Amino acid sequence: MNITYQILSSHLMAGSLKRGSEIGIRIDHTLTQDSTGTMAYLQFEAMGVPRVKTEKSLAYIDHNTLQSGFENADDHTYLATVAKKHGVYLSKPGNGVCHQVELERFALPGKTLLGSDSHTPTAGGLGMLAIGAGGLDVAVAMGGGAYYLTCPAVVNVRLTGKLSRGVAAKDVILEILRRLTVKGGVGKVMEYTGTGVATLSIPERATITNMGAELGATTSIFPADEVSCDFLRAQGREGDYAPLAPTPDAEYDEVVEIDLAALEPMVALPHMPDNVVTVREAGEIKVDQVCIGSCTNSSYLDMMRVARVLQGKTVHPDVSLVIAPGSRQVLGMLAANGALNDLIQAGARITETACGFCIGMGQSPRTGAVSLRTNNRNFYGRSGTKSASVYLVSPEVAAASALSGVLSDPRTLDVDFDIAIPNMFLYNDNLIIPPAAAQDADAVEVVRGPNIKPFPKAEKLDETLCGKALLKMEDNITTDHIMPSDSKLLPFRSNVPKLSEYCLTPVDATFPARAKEAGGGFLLAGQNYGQGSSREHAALAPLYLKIRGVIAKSFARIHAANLINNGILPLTFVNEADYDRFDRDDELRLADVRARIARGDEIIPVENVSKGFTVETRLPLSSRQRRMILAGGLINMMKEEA
Ligand code: MIC
Ligand code: SF4
Repeated sequence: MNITYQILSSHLMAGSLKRGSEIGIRIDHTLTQDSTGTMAYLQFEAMGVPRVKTEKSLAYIDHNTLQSGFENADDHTYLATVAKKHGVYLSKPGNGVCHQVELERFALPGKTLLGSDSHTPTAGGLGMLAIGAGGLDVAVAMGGGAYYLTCPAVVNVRLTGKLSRGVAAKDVILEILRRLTVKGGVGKVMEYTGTGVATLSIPERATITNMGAELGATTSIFPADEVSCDFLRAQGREGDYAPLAPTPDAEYDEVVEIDLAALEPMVALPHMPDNVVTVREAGEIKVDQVCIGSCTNSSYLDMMRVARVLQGKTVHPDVSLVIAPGSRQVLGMLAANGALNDLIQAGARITETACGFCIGMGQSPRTGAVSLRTNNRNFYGRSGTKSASVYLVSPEVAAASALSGVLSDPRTLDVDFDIAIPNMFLYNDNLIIPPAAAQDADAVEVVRGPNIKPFPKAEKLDETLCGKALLKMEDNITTDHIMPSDSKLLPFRSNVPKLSEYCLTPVDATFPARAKEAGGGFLLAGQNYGQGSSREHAALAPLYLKIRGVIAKSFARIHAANLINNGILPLTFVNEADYDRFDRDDELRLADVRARIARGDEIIPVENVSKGFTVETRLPLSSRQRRMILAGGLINMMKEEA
């Protein structure tokens, strides 16, 4: 068996391990972060389970840390108190980015993790089967319920050779994105094996599994070996080690071969992470801003390599260099060994250990800027500056370019990039706040600020659905299009009515007003609709605007699940060419849709009333999903079935 199926089979609660069928697995750990967490805990509270039933659940505060009004701070207090009451550990703001801290302090080889953030697979660098999901799915897992997913195909990424000097783990995943594209991993787990694995440190493996999210993959995973054991020992967690490897006769559905030695520095051009070329091919692009950090590239190793490049030098006069170390552990170690001063003296603007620039929480670049960043997504508008062009690179490329002022190849620098993993990391868990003991939980008061509004609930599915196609969209629409996030909007993550005023506005600024006026309707989309974030708000805001269904060529995994969880139909065209026969404002009708779904029909006819024809769409639901859609979403179904 491959590693993926070893872990799936030891955690199987429902279904059988048949590719493409629905399975339910037991979840050992959960994580939430603040921008999706408020909604997840509101939903957890609505479920009425007093204490979490997982082995460990963590609530991180790392996204909405810019407190320019009361909203974010209020949400932090809600999260701290709700976590305390229900048995969840809290990672306070300032402790670091959830995925970095999880990797350092909590990830366990061979166990499962469900997180309300799409980059949860970062923990796959340590051999954990770590999956990103919507907040509601995480709430159910916290309550001890199974997590349901499509039993994945497994792609074996065989690594051989060793990275050459100045070439980074980031270049490995950028190369895979170049080959497979942002939808190449849908329905698949990327499992890494081969002689090249042993040459990669845990932070490097985690960079690769982190950005596997951009392939649309269910998750990515590495074996657990000597390197994992050494890392855990250096984190004071030797006892957490468990070896994990595929059996010699392990089977895979596909194979991708990567010779690490053949790679060179890469860059993803605006505005998609798979728009990848070599730094050489891209040429000397003038840069205005360089941002180093995020859950992809903010480890001790990354920061030390950057410090080596910057030591004794000064940032180019036209460049603003921003550095956000990934965790307090990383920042503390840089402070202790003097590397922090190298960064400061070179002119870096050191920001809090948080998501920060990666999610547009500050450091939005100037109009028309070229911004070079080490994070994982360069979706349109995500930096907070619509006219900016964001390029994704390794920390080595970023640091070299910060000095020269143009996109630069770090291999030309006379720098030793060899950084050893320390024998002992300076860990300190004093910002991890344990929950109240079960017997004291009743006394804990959950504090809710005025920004916390009830979340919208779907209604039972009607017999027949009618409405206009309110928007026709192209391929690869991201969750940043559907529910944009920046420092101005993120404070409203617990206020869906307010957020809905911005729903899909990057595609069409008139959409929210038109949807309201029409009393709801449908959306038309191309391939891979809803790629990117796990944010359930990309389903909740359309739900609030009474969107009843999305008809697309294909969907991203987490978003499709979020739509179903909230009672919105994700329909795919049986014949993709039919997409061309629809226009915005066409009147649509799904006759007898309730009866069809109830009897298990997979084909749902969609009538274009305006143009006088009917096409077939597909809605492949498991029996559980069918009950959910009929009931009007997961919470309604749970109530009905209780
Ligand atoms: C992201 O990187 O897009 C986020 C912000 O971390 C999201 C979660 C969110 O939208 O709050 C994600 O990746 O799931
Ligand atoms: Fe935070 Fe960016 Fe990572 Fe999302 S991708 S968790 S915003 S650092």
